[in-house]
Amino acid sequence: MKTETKNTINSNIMQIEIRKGNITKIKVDAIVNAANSSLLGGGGVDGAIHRVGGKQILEACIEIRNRQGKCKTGEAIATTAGNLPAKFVIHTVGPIWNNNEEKCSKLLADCYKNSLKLAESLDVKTISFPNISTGVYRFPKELAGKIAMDEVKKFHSERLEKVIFVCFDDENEEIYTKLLE
Ligand code: AR6
Repeated sequence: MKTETKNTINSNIMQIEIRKGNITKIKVDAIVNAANSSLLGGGGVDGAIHRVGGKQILEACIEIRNRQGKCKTGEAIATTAGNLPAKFVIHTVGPIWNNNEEKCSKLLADCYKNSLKLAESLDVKTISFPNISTGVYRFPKELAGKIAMDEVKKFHSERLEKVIFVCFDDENEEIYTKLLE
């Protein structure tokens, strides 16, 4: 799938960009993965990242799991990016939507915040996010987009230069484009 730049704005020193396409094809320092708490891979964007990145990513996830247990919802861990065009994959676990809007929203905000903090500690300059939880975890897309954009805009960074929201479906692309306007 061709990946194209849709729109950009500058937030602090950070540029925010929206792209439509496959996150595994975009070159950045860190790619964020919408993982599950097992860290052992799955479908959707998680499946694509492990498939393209190769077994090094799974091996690194298993090592982290053996050391510190499962990854809790809202938390983030970093591994090698294997064969992906990146230095790191940051795996975060989004909430499964269950109509508890307040709790789910906080956990989704934590995913973005903790991923950005971890990226900052790894000296990452460019980072890409998928639309976490909006696939099989069924988080309402509009609300998820608003939370994602708010967290990125309020994150004060000394190092991050660019955040790319990679939208896979038309609906998310429309939502993010509107949010950026
Ligand atoms: N590039 C960018 N975005 C993608 C790609 C891709 N290659 N593939 C899918 N998306 P989902 P979740 C979008 O279901 O809802 C996994 O099995 C997709 O259109 O991947 O957080 C994990 O192991 C959607 O907008 O993640 C967990 O068990 C967004 O990525 C569970 O799914 C997220 O969809 C996590 O569910």
